[in-house]
Amino acid sequence: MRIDVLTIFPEYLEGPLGVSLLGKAQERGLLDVRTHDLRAFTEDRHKSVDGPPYGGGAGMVMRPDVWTKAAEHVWNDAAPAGQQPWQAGDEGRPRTVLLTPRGRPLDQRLVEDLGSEEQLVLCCGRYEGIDERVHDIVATDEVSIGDYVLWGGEVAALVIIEAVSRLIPDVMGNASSPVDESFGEAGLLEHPQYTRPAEWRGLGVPDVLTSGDHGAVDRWRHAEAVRLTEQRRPDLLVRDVDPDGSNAPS
Ligand code: JD8
Repeated sequence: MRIDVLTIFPEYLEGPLGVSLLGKAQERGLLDVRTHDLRAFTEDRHKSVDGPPYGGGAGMVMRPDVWTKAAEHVWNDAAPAGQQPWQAGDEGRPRTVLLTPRGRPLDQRLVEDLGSEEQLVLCCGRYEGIDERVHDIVATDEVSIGDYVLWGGEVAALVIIEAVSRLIPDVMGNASSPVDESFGEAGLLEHPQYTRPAEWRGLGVPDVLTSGDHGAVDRWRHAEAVRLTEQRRPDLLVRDVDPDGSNAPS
């Protein structure tokens, strides 16, 4: 999978992208994340990426020409030779996600959908946001990572990269597979976990976990997962509310 990130702060992303399993996945060729500095797609000598809002108001808005040129560059850089060059507005252009508070709230269902793409382009705005025409003809998707306000889309892009990279076969180093974790097939929160020492500050470990009875361990973990989910996130237990299943856990 190839992911191109468009941002005025590529260095903000480069540290995290090189660390841990995300860094290893790239070294192993399982994932190819490229950051691009939007200023490289400006034409004026001041490298302007923004302008004052038409109609007035506070702050600055990011320019549609710069965003369109950046997106067309990464679409066509990834396209197989001989393919007609992609242009903004073309049907079938690569999946291009604009991170914005007005976007579709990210959940594991959307992560799985985005993770099935050959190429993903992540557009990280700053300032007051991006000219509406970029939403219209560059983006194919608008995504939000939650109901709080950030300075820009970079952290949201990192969240998407972490979440989709976990679904790439062979990225997870150990035997643990994503399917039996929180929001996987079961659609439950994870059960509590314990490790050594067996007693810590007067607190022990549930006897069942040291009993050696694997069946009993599995039943305890499932019951604890249900209990925690009912207590903390009852919304996760609601299934098939919408006719299209959009509220059903995957
Ligand atoms: C991109 C600019 C800040 C947003 C005026 C100043 C996502 N879940 C999320 N929260 N916030 C963002 C987000 C915020 C952004 C930009 C993403 C670009 N801002 C703007 C509009 C109102 N402020 C986000 N994904």
